[in-house]
Amino acid sequence: MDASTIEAAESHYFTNNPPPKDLKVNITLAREFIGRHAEEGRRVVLVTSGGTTVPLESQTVRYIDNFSAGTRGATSAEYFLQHGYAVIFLHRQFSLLPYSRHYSHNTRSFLDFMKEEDGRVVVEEQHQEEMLRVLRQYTEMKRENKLLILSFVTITEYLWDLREVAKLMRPLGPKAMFYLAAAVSDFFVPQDRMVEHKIQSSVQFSQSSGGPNGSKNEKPPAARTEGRSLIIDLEPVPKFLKQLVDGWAPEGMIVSFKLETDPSILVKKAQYSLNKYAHHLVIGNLLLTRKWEVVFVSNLEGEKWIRVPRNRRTKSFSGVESMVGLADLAAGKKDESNTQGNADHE
Ligand code: PAZ
Repeated sequence: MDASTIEAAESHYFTNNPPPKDLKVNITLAREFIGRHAEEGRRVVLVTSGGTTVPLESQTVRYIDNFSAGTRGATSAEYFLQHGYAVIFLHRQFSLLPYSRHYSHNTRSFLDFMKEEDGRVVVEEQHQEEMLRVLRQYTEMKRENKLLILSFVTITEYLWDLREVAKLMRPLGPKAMFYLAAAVSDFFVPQDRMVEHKIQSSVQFSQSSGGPNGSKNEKPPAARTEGRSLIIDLEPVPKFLKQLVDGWAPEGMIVSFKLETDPSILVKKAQYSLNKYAHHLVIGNLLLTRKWEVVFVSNLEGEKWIRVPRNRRTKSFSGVESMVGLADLAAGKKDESNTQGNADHE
């Protein structure tokens, strides 16, 4: 696709799929955050995390979702903060958050970490050390105001937020990083093919057989009942990585993720993505092993696997240590010793 076709696809998408209600607020928050950290000469990373939904109805009762819990994104955000970055954490609402992830979405309730002592709530002895460590990091991050949390639910909300925040980060030049760990839908229901109301299972109550607005000339709704079956006819989400690399943030370091289930195609697809979009790094991972191994595919270092012992997977491997080194290299820093992946730190 040439540049003008890609621009036309962008314009078509954003004209036809309206922005989320909180976009203006998000832009205001992000502008202030980026401006402040730019003044202080800090690097800023946008971490995307969690899965996007694909609503089937405008008044959404049903939607398509994916598996992502946001573990990679939330964990990585903590590591970026430890390495001095300011982090914009664009995450799926209610998915894991940095720091609190240690005590949420768990098989245990956070109350299981507490006990009553002399009429006061205190942390159980065996959790003191770990919780103190997390609390200290959290307190320092808050004191320095280095974490901005934004959220999305749908694919369209995600893309609007990504585009607007990326444009705001453009003046940061090579001090901007994009770490795209969110699991983003490849297919969606465009607004003009979405029915307003809940899809009915009974033909008796189904909406007209024409388009979402009732006209016979329109395409039928992308999700509809036909007879007793639910038909879902999704359209591809335009690939905006090219736009991010070439247009929205041309000087930023861009790291994308590639998830596969078939080990035999993972590296090939990561390489394909790197060649196609010409960004800095693709981190490949497999659904079943993603918590303890990833493969870095970059022009600087070729293919490099990073692994942590499986029994430490509850902390979730992020790979940020290695990547920060690579970011230094990409930004032209001399100290190449940083590029050695130190899996022990993860
Ligand atoms: O959120 P999580 O920790 O459960 O999973 C992380 C991940 C597998 C979503 C991420 O590492 C990733 O590969 N994201 C990109 C997925 C893709 O669209 O290919």
